[in-house]
Amino acid sequence: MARIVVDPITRIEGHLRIDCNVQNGKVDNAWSSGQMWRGIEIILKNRDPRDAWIYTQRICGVCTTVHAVVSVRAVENALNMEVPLNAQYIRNMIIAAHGIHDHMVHFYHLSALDWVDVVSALSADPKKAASLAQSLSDWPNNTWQEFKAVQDKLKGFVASGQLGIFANGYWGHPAMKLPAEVNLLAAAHYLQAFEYQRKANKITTILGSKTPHIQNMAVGGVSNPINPDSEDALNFERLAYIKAMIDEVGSFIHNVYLTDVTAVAAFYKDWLNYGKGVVNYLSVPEFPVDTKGTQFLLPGGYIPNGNVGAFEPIKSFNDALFEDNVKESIKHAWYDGEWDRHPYEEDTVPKYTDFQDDGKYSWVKAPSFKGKPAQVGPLANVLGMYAAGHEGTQKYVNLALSKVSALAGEKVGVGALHSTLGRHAARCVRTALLYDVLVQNYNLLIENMAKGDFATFNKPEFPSGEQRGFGFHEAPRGTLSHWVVINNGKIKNYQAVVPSTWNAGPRGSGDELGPYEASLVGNPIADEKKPLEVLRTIHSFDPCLACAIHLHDNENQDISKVSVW
Ligand code: NFE
Ligand code: MG
Repeated sequence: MARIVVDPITRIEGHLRIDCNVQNGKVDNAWSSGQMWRGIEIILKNRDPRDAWIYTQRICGVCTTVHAVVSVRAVENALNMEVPLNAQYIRNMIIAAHGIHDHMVHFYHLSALDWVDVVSALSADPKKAASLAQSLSDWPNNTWQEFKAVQDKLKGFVASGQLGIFANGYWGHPAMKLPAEVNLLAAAHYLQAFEYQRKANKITTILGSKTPHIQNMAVGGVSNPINPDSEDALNFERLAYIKAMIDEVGSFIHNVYLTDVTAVAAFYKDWLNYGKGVVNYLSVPEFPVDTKGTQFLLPGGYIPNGNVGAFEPIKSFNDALFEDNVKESIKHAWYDGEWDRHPYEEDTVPKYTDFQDDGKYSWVKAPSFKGKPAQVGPLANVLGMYAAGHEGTQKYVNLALSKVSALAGEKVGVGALHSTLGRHAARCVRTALLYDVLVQNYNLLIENMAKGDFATFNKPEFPSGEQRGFGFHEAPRGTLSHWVVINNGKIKNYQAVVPSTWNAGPRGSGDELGPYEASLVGNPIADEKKPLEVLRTIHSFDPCLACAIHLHDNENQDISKVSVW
């Protein structure tokens, strides 16, 4: 038996340590440990609830918008407020554009190098790579000249001894299986993706005034002034500029991202069998298109035990199914006590011990839904929408599966989604849906402005006494919720239950493995000194530990350590 410790996991946000016991070339037990603690929930006590979104947004600079959006939703819910339509549409466009940027960065820049061997791309034939690429998609940049230019760039890095962003990878690892030409194609798209994620992010910047960390949120709406007659406000000219970027980003999603994910899935079809883990899936509806949060463009809900037929929808911003069934356990987390509590009743009192395999070993709390751990994220979201019969989801899932099946030469069904590569495929399907939602909300905003409605804000009023509220949001890494208790206009308690908390959580009150942990069990490990397979599965969740533990570093942490004993 070998114990593999990867600490920290890189190409994620924050400090995550993963421990695995390996027996006969396979993982047979695992621990996920958040190695940082932040305390944003404590900082919020006694503050004005209208300011909470500014603080909570500093939880993370990756999912930068999400803690702003969900925070105002929680306070609006506590006050029973409605939000003007324009504000919903502007928020929706920001959420969709940010999600598209985030998913593209995840696939290309944070996880593709687990599958793509950049060094192998040096020996590819650019003409063969181009003819393969052109057989898969009609993306205009799939030319041999482009591939040759990328290869020359890579050769330049190697010749100068400066591999830069490609310096540390498991190049030549036995689990790397792509032909040299596919590696070259993917390396080219890796570089192109920088440009397109930037365009998506620019949409967020224009509407949110800044990113990371948008500035236009408000309890009751958004602070964007709409005025077709002013150059200093949101007007049709600015919106036309945004539309041009929406179109360019859409072309990259459909012609490049979707094609590349399906090609990787076909070449690595084994990885449609690994990485399943926890199959209780939780997602929430997103993109409200009414003032109250009762109608949504994309559905969400709970799937117990992988049974899509038992899907339970979550229908509104007041849904009791969601409000009543979320809890967090600290039995295995570095907080004082052993409780399992509803967020309104939680406290956050840090109490560090050492790493105890059977005791406390993480700063991440362990959330549960209906008493069980649940997986969240694009896979949970896509399976939920599929279960709800959402047409667009079925269209893109079927399209992706048919492309994988054609390339793999065998039928690949929906069941394959419960896997490491299934998470990438689902993220890509979700990106295509986010693009459609972005276009829809752009059109809704234009139509509403054309009717002469320029309202973006309803003023919040805080009654005396106590109010409780929750807000949820389907963030890039999955279901995010904020829970607030307000007393006489000040925050009495504030809890964030975050996507990476759900997935990176340690064992809960029933000692069941959390989603990262469970997904690693059964993964093959070809070389214990180079645990690439662990990275593949963990990266497929797109971890964000800044979010999951919402402080900063303990003293003297190693910058990089991979050890085996
Ligand atoms: Ni920091 Fe986040 C997202 C949130 S956490 S990236 O998406 O909320 O998982
Ligand atoms: Mg929390």
